[in-house]
Amino acid sequence: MTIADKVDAEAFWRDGWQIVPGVYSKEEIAQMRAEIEETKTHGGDLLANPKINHVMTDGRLVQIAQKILGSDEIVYGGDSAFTVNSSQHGFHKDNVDRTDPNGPDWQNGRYTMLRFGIYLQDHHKHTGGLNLRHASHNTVSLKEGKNIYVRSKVGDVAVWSMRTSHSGNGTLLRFPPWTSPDPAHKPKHRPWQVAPKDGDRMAVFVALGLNDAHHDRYVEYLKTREYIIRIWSKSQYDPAVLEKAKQSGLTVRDVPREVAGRTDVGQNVEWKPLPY
Ligand SMILES: O=C(O)CCC(=O)C(=O)O
Repeated sequence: MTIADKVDAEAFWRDGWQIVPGVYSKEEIAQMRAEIEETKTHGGDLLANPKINHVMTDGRLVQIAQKILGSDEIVYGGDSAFTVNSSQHGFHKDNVDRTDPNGPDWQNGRYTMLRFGIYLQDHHKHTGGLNLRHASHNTVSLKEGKNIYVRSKVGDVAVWSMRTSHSGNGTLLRFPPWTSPDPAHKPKHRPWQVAPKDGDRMAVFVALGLNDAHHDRYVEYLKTREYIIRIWSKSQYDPAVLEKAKQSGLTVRDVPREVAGRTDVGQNVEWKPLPY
């Protein structure tokens, strides 16, 4: 079975998210954990990081994106990172016009920006995984959509629309494990009620999309964010890596180069609406 065979594009557009099972082997995930340990201080995006750029060039996320987006031309615009024991918690959306239903993100057909999450430990029986609101990609509300604790297994890839409401560091209860506590209720659970952690929480996040107006607007928004300008200041793409990316079907937009030397970017520490 190919990776594309494991993707149900129709279900993705209905639900706003999907788990693609068994994209990586257990050995590959163990290796990624070790690589991240070794490169914690790199500071650049994944493509610029020699230890971990294989995630961007091995073609697997690209194949998933191609199937969901129905196009061979998949574009990367500089948004990728890994996190180790992050504290992110609370429902939010990642798209530009996250609070404005009249914004361009909610017009012009399907919203084509995808977020990939590779969780490098088990969350099927372990706490600390991702929460998503089912089918919340068609509303600006952060309250609509059934809350789901994503019980990902080692090697699975989670993919969601960047309009889908999601929250990190979720709670899996020991019993009943099929319930999904609301992230807002986290403080209410006693330690003995909560499933164990599966070691340090490590995750890899990548944004991919099409060569379209949604992606252009997302990149323009990113250019306003201080944190990513800092990441891009440490991101230089090796021509051999760019060639590998191309061979895997990935079109790279060299956004770090677009912003190099500019002083009018990175003005916002927090999210702020982008005019249109
Ligand atoms: O850490 C997580 O599971 C979620 C991260 C997140 O919210 C994001 O990438 O926007």
